[in-house]
Amino acid sequence: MRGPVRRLAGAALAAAALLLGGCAALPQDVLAPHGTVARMELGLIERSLGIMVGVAAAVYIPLAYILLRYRERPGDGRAPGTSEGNTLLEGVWTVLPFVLLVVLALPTFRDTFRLATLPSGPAVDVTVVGHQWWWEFDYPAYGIVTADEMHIPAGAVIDITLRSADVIHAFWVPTLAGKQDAIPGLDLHMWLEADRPGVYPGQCAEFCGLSHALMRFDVVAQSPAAFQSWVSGMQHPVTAPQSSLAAEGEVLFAQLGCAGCHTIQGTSAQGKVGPNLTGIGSRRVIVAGALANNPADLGQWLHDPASIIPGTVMPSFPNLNGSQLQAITAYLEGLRV
Ligand code: HEC
Ligand SMILES: [Cu+2]
Repeated sequence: MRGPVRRLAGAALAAAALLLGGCAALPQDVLAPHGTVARMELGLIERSLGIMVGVAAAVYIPLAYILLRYRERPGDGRAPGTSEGNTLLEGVWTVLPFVLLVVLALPTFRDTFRLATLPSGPAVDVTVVGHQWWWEFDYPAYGIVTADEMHIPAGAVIDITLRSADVIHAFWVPTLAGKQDAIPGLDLHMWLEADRPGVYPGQCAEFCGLSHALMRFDVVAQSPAAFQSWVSGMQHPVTAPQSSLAAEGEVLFAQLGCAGCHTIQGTSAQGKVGPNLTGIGSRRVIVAGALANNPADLGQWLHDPASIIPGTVMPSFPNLNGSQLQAITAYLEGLRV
């Protein structure tokens, strides 16, 4: 193949790979909504996209036809005549855009007000607090606090109050609802609803410092019964060490000052700087979703947190030896709901 042809073929292949890549099942797909709010927002996207495609077709198809039909042919000696001013045409392209904008504006206003108003009926209150670089989830009505995983009952309205502990973050679960900023010193509100039980990944959507890209979380939607049992588990968590190794870990947790930053409900650990570790052994993920919840990953985190989350507030404990790490890990993994 010659140079330009090869380049063209290469570009076509790359474009095809990109397009086909888009066919994979994407967990954060705005076009595949799993709740009322996300569906309403997709409706607006589809409406404006539909109008834009219609306008583009109405302009480009006649344009292409005219370019072909009236192009210069061999032997056309004459210059074309000029024409100026056509009241009918000008009227049409002044009025039509206005009508289209109204068609777009009315449902946008309607949905903006709907989204700003909490639906009537019972709702579950969750206060979501953005921290550099993890999310805290408080359930004031239940007196429980957790991180990384926001548990909600499927099919229920979740009334979210958004706060920030430091800089501006944005709370975004693409399959459930659009973004909303979390701003220091200000309470902002949003609501969402998940149709079915499932795990819906989310992330911070406002640049908030070094590890912004790692500030992820999951919304874990459960059947109402499973959610209730999670709530009562969190209210009465397992805190007693389940082995002598774990008992050593409990002592180390106090000695090393972990309790100064972390709370474990039902123990003397009441620190508020880092995530609440109550029931952490029962979580799917830890460290804002950057690690799976298993002893190896947890050990790696305790050994050198900054290697996982650059810039993290959590200090490293370089002097811990292997068996001490194992003891703390055993203690934390035993904290269950
Ligand atoms: C100076 C405060 C501070 C101290 C002391 C501290 N941590 Fe942390 N810890 C944090 C912060 C902040 C995070 C959140 C890190 C992030 O995601 O960016 C964290 C995260 C964690 C996590 C992951 C929590 C989650 O929700 O996934 C674990 C587990 C943990 N710390 C255990 C410990 C242990 C064990 C000790 C003592 C050896 C300790 N921490 C000492 C501040 C601290
Ligand atoms: Cu952030």
